[in-house]
Amino acid sequence: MTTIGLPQLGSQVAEQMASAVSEGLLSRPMWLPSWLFYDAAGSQLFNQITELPEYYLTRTERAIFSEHSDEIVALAADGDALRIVELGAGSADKTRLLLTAAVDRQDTVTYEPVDVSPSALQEAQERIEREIPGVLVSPRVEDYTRGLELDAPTMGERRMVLYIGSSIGNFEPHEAQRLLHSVRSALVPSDSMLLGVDLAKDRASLLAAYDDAAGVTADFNLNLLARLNRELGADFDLTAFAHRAVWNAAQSRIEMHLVSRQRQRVKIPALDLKIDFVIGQTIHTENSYKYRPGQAEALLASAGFAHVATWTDEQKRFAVCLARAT
Ligand code: AVJ
Repeated sequence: MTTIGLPQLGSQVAEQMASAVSEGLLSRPMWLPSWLFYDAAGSQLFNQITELPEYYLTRTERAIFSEHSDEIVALAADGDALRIVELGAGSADKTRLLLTAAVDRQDTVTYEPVDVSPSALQEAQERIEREIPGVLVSPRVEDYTRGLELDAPTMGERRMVLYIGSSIGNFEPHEAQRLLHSVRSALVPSDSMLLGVDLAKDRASLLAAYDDAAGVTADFNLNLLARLNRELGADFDLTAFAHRAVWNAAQSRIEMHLVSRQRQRVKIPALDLKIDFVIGQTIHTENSYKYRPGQAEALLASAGFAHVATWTDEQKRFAVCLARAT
């Protein structure tokens, strides 16, 4: 595991957090970036979200992998040995299905998770090496949103880059394109990319997935304020804000907001800020874009990837696209 540069990454995160929070809370309407959700508590809440009955995304994508992993791996490898790179270490629970399929095919596979969190990477490495013999985990501590660097492929080896779980949904269309472009730049022709996107569907299912009955998504959203309290000494009263999910059909995205329940003033000493809220004033905390059929393929094509295949579930809730670098 690489340790060089970690302290630097840590303070970079703190700096990015400070500047994003001041910028966002001084803007009108206010906003906070969704990457701030994922501190230890937020990551745990997100894992709980993935198990909620309303949150169909994770289980639908997992079902697609259960059914099609062998075919995905065979198409991506195309007769060569496959190396699997994943953007975001995640809980690697769905990735396991692809890794197992790769090991069945070629006995050993190198798995390279790329993440900013050394602890997430270490956890993924330990779990996967213990549970799937034949997988060699080679983690990379890197912020892939600022460009991706990969080692040159060896002879007879191809890379498949995974960007699954609808992670791309957090990006504006132009940012998503830029991200795929930077992935393409790190690859050579015949390498491939596997992209998992959530599909646009009826408003009720979407709203339920982002405003569940048990209130876990509300806690996830509010944890962002708790994090500002913990890390910046802010004095947000979590009971004075409500969670709100909105389906923005024109932009094809679910939005999450925090809504002030009262007039209030919040202090953030570390940023030397005092923010006043009126009743109903909102902080926009997340966009989760939902793709139309064919849209992911078009985005991949515009970034230099030729479509190979798309898999979806019976209800067309989620899509997984494989595309090859050209
Ligand atoms: C991790 C970005 C895929 O957009 O569905 C879950 C995050 N936000 N519930 C998503 C999230 C609220 C999730 N992604």
